[in-house]
Amino acid sequence: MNRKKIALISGITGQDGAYLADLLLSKGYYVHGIKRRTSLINTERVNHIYNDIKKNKKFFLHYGDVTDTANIFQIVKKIKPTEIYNLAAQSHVGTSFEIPNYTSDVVALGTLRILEAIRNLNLNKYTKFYQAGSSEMFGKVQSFSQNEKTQFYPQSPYAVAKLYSHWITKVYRSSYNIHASNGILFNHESPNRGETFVTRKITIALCKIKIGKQKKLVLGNLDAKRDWGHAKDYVQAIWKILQLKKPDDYVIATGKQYTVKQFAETAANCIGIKIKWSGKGVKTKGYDQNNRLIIECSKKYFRPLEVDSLLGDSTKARKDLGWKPKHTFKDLVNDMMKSDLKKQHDQ
Ligand code: NAP
Ligand code: F7E
Repeated sequence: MNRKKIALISGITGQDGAYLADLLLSKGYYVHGIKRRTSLINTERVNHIYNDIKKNKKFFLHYGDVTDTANIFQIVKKIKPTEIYNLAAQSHVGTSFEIPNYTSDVVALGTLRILEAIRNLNLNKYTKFYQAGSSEMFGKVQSFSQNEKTQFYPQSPYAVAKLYSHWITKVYRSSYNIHASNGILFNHESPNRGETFVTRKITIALCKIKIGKQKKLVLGNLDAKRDWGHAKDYVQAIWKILQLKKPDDYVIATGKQYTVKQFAETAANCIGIKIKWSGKGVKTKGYDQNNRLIIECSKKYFRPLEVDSLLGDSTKARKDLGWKPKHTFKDLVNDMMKSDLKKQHDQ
């Protein structure tokens, strides 16, 4: 007999949570999500599911917070999910320097609370667990490029907390025989990306500049290099990881790297702006073809410690999961720019 597929997603209101909910519903899952109580409505990314009469019959949101042990136990006990995707996080690296204690509670101990719920409710053999790990754990990279065997060297409170979660997931897998896996995902973006991450900050600002709503964009380190993929491709990998017979850890990445500067140039090109650069470091300035200053830098957006360069090697995932990204870097930037230009025109 086929077992009912019941997923629980922490962080369902975030970028990945919303795409993953779409994917799981399309595969026939019942999807439960944990949402935080907020003074403004925070379900914008999943509202399209509510509005779909067919989908919303299998879609349920529960108030909760991964810092609240009793609440997490109650939700897991009530739903008895066959799969848990732990995506909840204070996921902004820069902000983690300002609120390290809170970041650690959510990002590190939040994972432990869910694993403890699985163990104490005797769901070890029943519930599979996915942990949303990050390339930030490689930090000051110890080899070029980074795969599952690369030594970790975290550079922020966020990355240290993710490393705790990575290891506690492995420990619970080995100690209690839980089907618990770690994804080690490199940066992935989309039109639904949070507005303070650099890619979305750039696409929104350039669209506003194009239609005269903003004069210039202020950024931090333009020389940082990232391996940027599309979130739609990455949630496919997340799901595939939990469908494997054996739990394991996987790097998910495109294997291509660009600087923040290159991201800005590509985004600007999409709307007919050619950026000319002058200066270096915090003195870098970007001008459009009419010599108008449209980008400058401020120390405010530099971090106490930077991760200069990340480049993923996802050979293992490509082999075991049969996964590869469908979107190129240009597809990603185009998708974000098209969406933000429309949003700015509509507002
Ligand atoms: P995101 O957009 O920032 O979403 C984070 C989600 O976690 C939101 O739904 C947020 O709720 C929720 N959340 C925050 N604190 C919580 C708490 N205390 N209790 C319950 N929920 C809480 O992040 P994302 O880009 O979708 O990333 C998903 C996961 O993958 C995160 O764990 C992130 O650290 C990790 N990751 C992301 C990337 C990437 O490039 N996107 C790469 C590697 C790993 P609100 O909507 O209420 O804020
Ligand atoms: O920064 C530089 C910044 O904040 C990318 C999260 O999803 O991916 C994300 O973390 C780079 C950094 O992402 C600005 O210094 C320059 O070098 O977009 P970001 P992130 O720090 O790489 C990883 C994999 C995660 O796990 C995280 O959850 O861009 N940068 N100027 C800037 N960054 C921001 N945010 N704002 C700027 O103005």
